[in-house]
Amino acid sequence: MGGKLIVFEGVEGCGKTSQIQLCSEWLESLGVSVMVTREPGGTELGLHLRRLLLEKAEDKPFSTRGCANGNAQGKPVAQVTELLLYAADRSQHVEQELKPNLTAGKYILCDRYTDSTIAYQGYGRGLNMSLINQLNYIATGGLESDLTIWLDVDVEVGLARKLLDGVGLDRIEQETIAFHRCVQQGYAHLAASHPSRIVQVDGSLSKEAVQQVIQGILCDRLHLAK
Ligand code: Z5A
Repeated sequence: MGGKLIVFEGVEGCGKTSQIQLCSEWLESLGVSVMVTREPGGTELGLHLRRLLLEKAEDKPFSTRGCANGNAQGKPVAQVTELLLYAADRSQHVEQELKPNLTAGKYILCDRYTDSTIAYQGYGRGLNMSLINQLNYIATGGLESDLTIWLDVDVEVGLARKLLDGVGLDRIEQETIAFHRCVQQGYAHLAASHPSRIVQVDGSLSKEAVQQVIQGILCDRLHLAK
C-alpha cells in the first residue's frame, strides 16, 4: 500500500484531536494527501456504535460501570460486549476507509486504533489480553500503524483539560482515576514493547511545542522533507 497509517494515542485530554488538526494542516502544506479519521466512529456504522459506546452514564440505558459493581441502575453492557463493539467498529473502518485510502496513497491520521483496545479494555478493564489480540487481528486483518504517536500526559492533567472544556465527561471519561491510571500504564508498557512503532511524546508541553516534536518525528521516521 502506498500511503501511511499514522495513529495518535493517549489518555483523555492528551491533545490528540488538536495535534491531528495541526499535523493535517502541516502535511497538506507540504503537498501530502491527508485523510483524518478516528475510532470509534470513522464510518457511518461506526457513528452509531460510537453513540452506544460513549453515552454518558446519566444517559442510560447502557453502562459498564453498573456491570462492574453489580449495582446497575440501567441495563449494563457487558465488558466483552463493549470489546466486541470496538472490534466491529474497527473491522468496518479498516475495510471501508483505511485499506482503500492507503492504497490510494493517502497519509491517514487516525485518532485511536488497536492500542486503545489493549490500553482500555486490556489494562483498564482487565479483559483477557490474548482475546483482545485475536480480536484486533481479526478486525484489522493484520494492518498495523506505520507510526503511533503516544501523547503522554498525567491522567489528572488530561481530565482537567476535558473539564475545562465544559462539555461534560462521556461514559469512559467518568471512570475512576484508578481506571485511567491503569490505561496510562498500558500505554507505557506498549511503548516499551514496540519502540520502532510507538513514539512517546511529552503531551504536557504547549500545543505548538508538541507539534514541533511530532513534525520532527514524522520527518525522521517517514522521511518527509520539512
Ligand atoms: N476507546 C476504547 O475504550 N477502546 C477502543 O478500542 C477505542 C476507544 C478505539 C473515545 O474517545 C473513547 O473510546 C476513549 C477511549 C475509548 N475514552 N474516552 N472517553 P475519543 O478518542 O473520542 O475522546 P478522548 O480520548 O476522550 O479524546 P478527546 O476528548 O477528544 O481528547 P483529545 O483529542 O486527546 O484532546 P483535544 O481534544 O485535542 O484536547 C482536549 C482539551 O485540551 C482541549 O480543550 C484542548 O484545547 C486542550 N489541549 C490540547 N492540547 C493541549 C496542550 N498541549 N496544552 C494545553 N491544553 C491542551
